[in-house]
Amino acid sequence: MAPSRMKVFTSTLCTTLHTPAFEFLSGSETHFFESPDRRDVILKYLESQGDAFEVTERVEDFGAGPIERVHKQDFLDYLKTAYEEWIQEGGHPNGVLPGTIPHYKVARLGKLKAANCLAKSGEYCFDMSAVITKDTFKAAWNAAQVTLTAAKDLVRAADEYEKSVEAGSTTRENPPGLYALVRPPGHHAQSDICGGYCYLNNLAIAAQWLIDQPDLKSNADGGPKRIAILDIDFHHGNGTQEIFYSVANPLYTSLHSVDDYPYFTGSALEKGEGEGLGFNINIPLVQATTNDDYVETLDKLIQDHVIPFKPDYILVSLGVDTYKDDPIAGFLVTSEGYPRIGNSIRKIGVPTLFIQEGGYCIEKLGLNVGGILLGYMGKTGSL
Ligand code: Q9C
Ligand code: ZN
Repeated sequence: MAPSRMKVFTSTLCTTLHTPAFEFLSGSETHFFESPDRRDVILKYLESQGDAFEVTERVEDFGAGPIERVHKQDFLDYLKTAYEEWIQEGGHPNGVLPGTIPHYKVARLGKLKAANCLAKSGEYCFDMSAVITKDTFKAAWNAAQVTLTAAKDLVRAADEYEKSVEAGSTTRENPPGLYALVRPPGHHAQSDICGGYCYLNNLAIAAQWLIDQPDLKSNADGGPKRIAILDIDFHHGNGTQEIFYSVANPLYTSLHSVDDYPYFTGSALEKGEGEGLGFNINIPLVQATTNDDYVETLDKLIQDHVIPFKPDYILVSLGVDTYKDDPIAGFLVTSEGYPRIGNSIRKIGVPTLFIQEGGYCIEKLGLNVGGILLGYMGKTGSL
């Protein structure tokens, strides 16, 4: 039998350390949509679902190594010291927010050496939604460590699953699932630039760590573990795409909205480069995409690209900003759609780690995230 409870990895630091006061939406100042309450309402919903979930706040310290495999040292140094330097230079205590971003039409003419924090804030951030507050770096670091802790447990769960399949006590239809309930999210963070509420790319750090483990061999070819990324957040994961653009493992796949944030990436023509050519799959969907269209496209993506890749593990960038009432997005997926999405992922039959990204309709956030996870377990939720 596959374990009937899904393990949830989280930490109260995901709620307490990163609480920006505001953001800008279409030119107007508004509350910060990526709010600390998001983690609490998701947790509350999961804990209300009988014994479907097993929550742990155990966080292992993997140190800087796995983070430095994905992010550049100068960027990490910047994130770590930015707030302090900003304050020293007379910046507002609300946090570091870029005023001047080196637009390429300007940068091609000028010098690109950032002399102070005000300049660096533009060099290392691509928009105005990733303010750096006093403890933002600690929060992002903690989220990465929680995700790594979950990734390590994925290895254990997958091994157990393999053994019980061999022993005939379960079938390949019940792969184990785990969930990293973290914030700040990660999929917009590139190797050396933050943005879109994201600072460190939690999923990319976990994926690289799994690939790097010398003792872990792929069931498919005996090489490093093969990882397929399924990015189902409403927005394109420009960060994850950039980090893995020129490698053949992991495979990056994304369903996201066309002509929406982050606007300048996510086209189907971005297919990867060098050894990575063919291992970056973008499927932009029209605004107002519905349950049926979403699930049909997801199933086709899985059949055409994910299964042929022969992954050992699936890592999901779990965003539910695809929800019909999300305040910053535009799809029409309903709460009935999420268990169907989870079920489609279950049918791949491969051990899966879900990692929290976006989703901003706070009233339905728990129900929608829970819907995907319960759907993956072949269960349905209750209110
Ligand atoms: N008109 C994630 O979901 N602002 N990031 C967009 C929309 C930033 C989204 C404005 C949205 C970032 C992880
Ligand atoms: Zn999003």
